[in-house]
Order: sequence, then structure tokens, then C-alpha cells
Amino acid sequence: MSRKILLSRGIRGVAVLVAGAVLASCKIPSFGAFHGNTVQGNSTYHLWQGFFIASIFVGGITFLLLGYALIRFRRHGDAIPKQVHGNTKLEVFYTVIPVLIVAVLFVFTVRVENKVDAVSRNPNLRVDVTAFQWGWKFYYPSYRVATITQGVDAYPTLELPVGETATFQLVSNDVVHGFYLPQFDFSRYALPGVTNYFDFTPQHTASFVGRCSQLCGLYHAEMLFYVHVVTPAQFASWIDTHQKAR
Ligand SMILES: [Cu+2]
Repeated sequence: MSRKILLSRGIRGVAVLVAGAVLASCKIPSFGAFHGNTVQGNSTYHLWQGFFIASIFVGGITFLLLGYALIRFRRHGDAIPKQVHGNTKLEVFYTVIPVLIVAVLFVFTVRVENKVDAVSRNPNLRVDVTAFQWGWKFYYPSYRVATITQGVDAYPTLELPVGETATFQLVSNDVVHGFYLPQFDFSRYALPGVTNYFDFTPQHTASFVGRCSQLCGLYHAEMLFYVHVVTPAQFASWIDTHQKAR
């Protein structure tokens, strides 16, 4: 059997194994990432899955070729092997293929970035987030409701209605902070003097913990906040309670 046939069979074998593993589990594994929990975070999550699968293919083929070269070209005797200087076809091939892979990954990345960075013109809700040493203020301008808690035993709550798009305006009052929500696959700088905008469209009702991702001083570790994604009715009654408490 020729080397070429052996090699192409090996590559096909790896592809079949990977495809089989993916299909057997009926859905693509998470590869250690959070599912996103928002429409925006979900696109980031799918991009991560795509990157991971691409790397499995590239890694698989690389190790296969490496193994083949190690076994096929090991020392057979004392005779000096045929001396070869370059192979233009092969060199063009292994330059063009990686460039194509990077180009494809780049296109997918730009598409997802545009989705994640898109800000709705008509959001269902607006939330102004202010980071400060050492806490968070969540202000709902249309309802004139704010949640702020500073201290080590209580953290502020960001309440969001499920399925509705909320547009956020993020700033910092003092130093550089980071608005980080691991389970939304999302992180954004909170900078003094710069306003960042982003959207969340939560997909499921659940509770999450967010944190500051920039070392911002003595009580940086205490800059936690809760995120409660609730039904629109629960959200309305939460707003109501806070308006009455004012
Ligand atoms: Cu901070």
C-alpha cells in the first residue's frame, strides 16, 4: 500500500473518530466553557466550540503526521539517506492552509464580535452601571430605581427580565474596574471618563454571581454582585417594591 493512501486513510480515520464522538454525544460538548445564558453570550460560546473543534482537527492531523514521520523515517541502517533540499509544492501547501484556517477563524470572530458589541436602538430596558471603590451601582433610569450596596456582607443585585433586551451603560467613578459575568461569557472594562455600552438578552431565569476583573485596590475581592434573571412579572413587582421603598 502506498504512503499516500496510508496517510489519507489515517486523516480520514481521525476525522471519522472526531465526528463520531461529536455525534455520539448528540450535541457538541462545552469544552469547559459556560453556555452564555444570554443571546450574546451564547454566540461567544458557539465560537469557542468552533475554535476548539478546529484545534482538535489541526492537533490531530499534526500528531498523525509527526507519528508517521517518526516511524517511517527512523534510522534503518548506516547508509546515508537521499539528500533533499526543499519541496516547493509542500511549502506552498503548508503556508496556504494555515493562512486559510486563520482567515476562516477571523471571519467567524468578527461576525460574533459584531453580534456581541451590537447595541439595540429600542431596548426593553436601560441599566446604568457605575463601578466604584469598592462596589457597584445599578440604576434603572426609566424607573428611577437604583441598587447600591457597599460592604463586605451584602452585595448589590442586578435584576433582569428574561427574554428582554437590556442596554447597559458602564462607567467608573474612580479607577479602572472590570464588569465580569463569567456565566454570561462576558467581561468589559469600567473606565473613568469612558462610557461603554453593551446589550444582554437573558435566555433563562437563574441567579449568577458577577465580579470585578481588574485589581482595583484593597477591597477589590469584595466587588461582587448578584444577577437575578426573572420573569417579566417578577421584574415588574421587584421594581414596584423598590419604588415604594424609596
Ligand atoms: Cu474593581
